[in-house]
Amino acid sequence: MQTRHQPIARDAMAYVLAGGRGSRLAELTDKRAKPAVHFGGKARIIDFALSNALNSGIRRIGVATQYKAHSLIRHLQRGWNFLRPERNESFDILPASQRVSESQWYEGTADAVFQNIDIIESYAPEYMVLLAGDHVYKMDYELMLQQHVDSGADVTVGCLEVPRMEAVGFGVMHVDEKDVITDFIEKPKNPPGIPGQPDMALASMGIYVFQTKFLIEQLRRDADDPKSKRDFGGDIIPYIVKHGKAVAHRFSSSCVRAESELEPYWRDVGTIDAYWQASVDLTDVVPSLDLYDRSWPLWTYSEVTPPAKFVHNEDGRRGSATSSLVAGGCIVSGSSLHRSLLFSGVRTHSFSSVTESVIMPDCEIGRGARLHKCVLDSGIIIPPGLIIGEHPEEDAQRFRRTDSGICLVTQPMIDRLVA
Ligand code: ADQ
Ligand code: ADP
Repeated sequence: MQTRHQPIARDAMAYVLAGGRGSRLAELTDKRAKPAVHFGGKARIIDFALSNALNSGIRRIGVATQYKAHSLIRHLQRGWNFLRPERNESFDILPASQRVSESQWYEGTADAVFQNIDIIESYAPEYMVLLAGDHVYKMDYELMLQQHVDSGADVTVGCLEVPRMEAVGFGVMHVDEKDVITDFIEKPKNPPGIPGQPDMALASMGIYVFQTKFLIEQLRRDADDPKSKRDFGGDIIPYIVKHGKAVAHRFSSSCVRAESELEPYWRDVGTIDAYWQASVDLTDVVPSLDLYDRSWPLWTYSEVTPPAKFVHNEDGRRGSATSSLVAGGCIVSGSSLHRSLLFSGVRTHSFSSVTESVIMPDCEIGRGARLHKCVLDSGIIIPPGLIIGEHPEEDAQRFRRTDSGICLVTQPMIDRLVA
């Protein structure tokens, strides 16, 4: 009898770590965790990891939340609760909630899994795919699972090549000719280069595949180690590199569909500059991240809204947008948009202009206001005539202006101006 081939992903559970703050995003993560930050005119950052899981064939998903989780949890409840237990599917939101330890919070990333071992065991997945909820990328985890099974690794670690000096914020590894990890250093001050490519380093993406049984053994062992900080990158992975078999999975080899002409896409979007750049890049005629790819759809919660509307004002001035992404529920009235992203429910009034900017949901841009290279937090009301992005010194006093000239604007900053 022929055995039926089933994707390994169907035996796997994805576990998304979504508790970190992402403090380099400054005020954008004052009221929400980084995975909940809006991205791409419609979605939130966590939707990329979750959509990858779904598109890879995974049907069991857990999300560990911690820091400022309200906005994130609401988004997940609204958008991601369609996985049904009756179909052997599951979707669990797992807030840090004193399940095991006395302390109120998860200590490190490993603790955020350890405290939910009972829930994981109740689903009995053969494999665990541990993911970070704060990166924007497309990746087929089935290919990573296949490599994990074929190589007989204890853990498989997703990795990519980054410029050596950028690797200070990553776990950095050395591998042998079979991509077995021989050394792993978490966030080294002076990252080691790749042999033969001294300016590049092999960085961990913080994505791991384990056999569930082995993962649980490791988490229990780590929990008994008084010196451990309960962190995957700092404790669990270095231990396995030393005492077991850790194998690197190269991101480029699991970029979606080998026949695709697109370059592999992965971004951390962890700083205002990186967030702005990755967002505005989406307005390119042919962006390197294709949100319109029907074979690898980006799932998200989206409010039911009327279509975006572009109207003339009373003087006949056109509401227009070029090279821009405009979500439903927006009304662009007598104003012009260029290389910008408007999330749902934004209103722009007559004689205003918005260029190279990201406008989060429910903002209002007053008459005659001009915004250039801005990131507006959700729900902001920009008063009529306000100009941002043309006077660097003034901007730096009023808003959070980065060295490269991007202004992050929040409502308290506007309130201070009009007070
Ligand atoms: P970091 O980037 O420092 O390093 P970390 O702070 O460990 O990432 O967070 C990883 C993920 O877990 C993030 O998605 C974060 O939101 C989440 N998270 C953090 N603390 C959590 C907690 N207590 N509970 C729930 N979720 C939590 C890691 C690895 C490096 C690797 C980089 C890649 O340690 O080796 O190079 O990710 O970005
Ligand atoms: P953000 O989108 O800025 O991360 P939220 O998801 O918390 O923040 O809120 C999204 C929008 O939903 C807000 O702009 C606000 O208009 C609305 N909102 C905020 N709080 C609530 C709530 N408790 N119930 C319903 N809608 C809310």
